[in-house]
Amino acid sequence: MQNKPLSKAEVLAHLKIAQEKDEKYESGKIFCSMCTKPLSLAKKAHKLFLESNLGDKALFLGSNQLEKEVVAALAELLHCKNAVGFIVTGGTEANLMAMLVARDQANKEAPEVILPESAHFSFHKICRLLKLKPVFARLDPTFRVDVEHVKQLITKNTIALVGTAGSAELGTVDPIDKLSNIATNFGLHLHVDAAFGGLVLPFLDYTDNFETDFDFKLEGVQSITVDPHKMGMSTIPAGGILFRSSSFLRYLKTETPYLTDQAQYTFVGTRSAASVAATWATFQLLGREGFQKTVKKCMKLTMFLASKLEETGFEVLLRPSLNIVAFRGANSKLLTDKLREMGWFVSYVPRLDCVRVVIMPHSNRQHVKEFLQCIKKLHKPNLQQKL
Ligand code: 0PR
Repeated sequence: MQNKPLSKAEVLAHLKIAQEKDEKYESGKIFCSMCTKPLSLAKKAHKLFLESNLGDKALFLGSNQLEKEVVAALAELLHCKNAVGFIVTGGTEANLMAMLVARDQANKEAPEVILPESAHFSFHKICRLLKLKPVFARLDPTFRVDVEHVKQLITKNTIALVGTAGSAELGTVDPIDKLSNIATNFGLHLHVDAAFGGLVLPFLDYTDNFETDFDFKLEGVQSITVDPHKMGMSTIPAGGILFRSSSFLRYLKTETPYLTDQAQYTFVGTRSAASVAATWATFQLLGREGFQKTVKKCMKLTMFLASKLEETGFEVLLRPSLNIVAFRGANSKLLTDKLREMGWFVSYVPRLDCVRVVIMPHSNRQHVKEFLQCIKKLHKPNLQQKL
């Protein structure tokens, strides 16, 4: 910290310089992110609650009420009105809470969790932290977890199964219905990581590529991660964790004797209510109809991009289930780098040697067309050789 105070104008000038270095969603060049530009009302709501702390609920009754209402809205959407939960910092914390509950409920000496090979990397962190042994189940040719392999991997130490509804790499939805049957038969906790898909799948047109139920409709599903700061279009940080029943809460409870509130259930103590208010505002402003409209737009663009890439000669790995396109060129890594040089942000997925494009609400048809023009140039036969 410098000795002398700066003027307000100087501070703001410095901040502006930093902010100018940040990429902007509205440029239309960001195709690598699962976050998006929040609605302006969400930003307003966020600012209104900057000082509110969900870590001391007794002081912030209004914020507490908003969190309850957001959780109730998610619970209804995911078909379990009595589900309980919290708005947390993101999918990582949500998945962590689910794994903690599953581990402590099962109470086994050498706990193992069965994950699809495609599980998000947050589970790697979580397994390290909770001392869980990750056991990976292979994928079938459609990149969904192979349920027969899952069954084979169950041992006396297994504490949970995880399925993904909207994988980060491909947007695939595991056969959650089959996992639910296995979990029920073996008495295991099934956690669904719908961090991304949880606010897409409920709004998909049934004529779209809808594969399976993924939520509490399935009796084996005990917990779901669903993140408002991804396709919920809210501000960061807004992850969501829901549990089928309040009986799970005892595994999360920490007593807070000197606070006005007697217990906390989240890892994070002091918690901002700002993104909760932003989520509440977004849900109210859009309603189901608004979400359906946004999801429809994203899916239409996704399909458009996938078909044009195929026409251009790229290999599209699978028909998109959600708003993610994964494709291969002759050298996908180099293609990703070249695109970056030209100002486009896409992801290279080493595990599958492919390029990943996420079509979020900040992308429009014009952006996709410009992206296609650029990528077509890179795919011309002479350049293709270099790639
Ligand atoms: N589960 C799934 C299925 C996810 O896709 C993600 C994040 C998580 C859990 C973890 O969520 P948090 O990052 O909220 O803790 N998926 C994105 C990804 O890996 C995260 C992201 C978002 C990365 C925006 C970059 C970015 O610009 O791609």
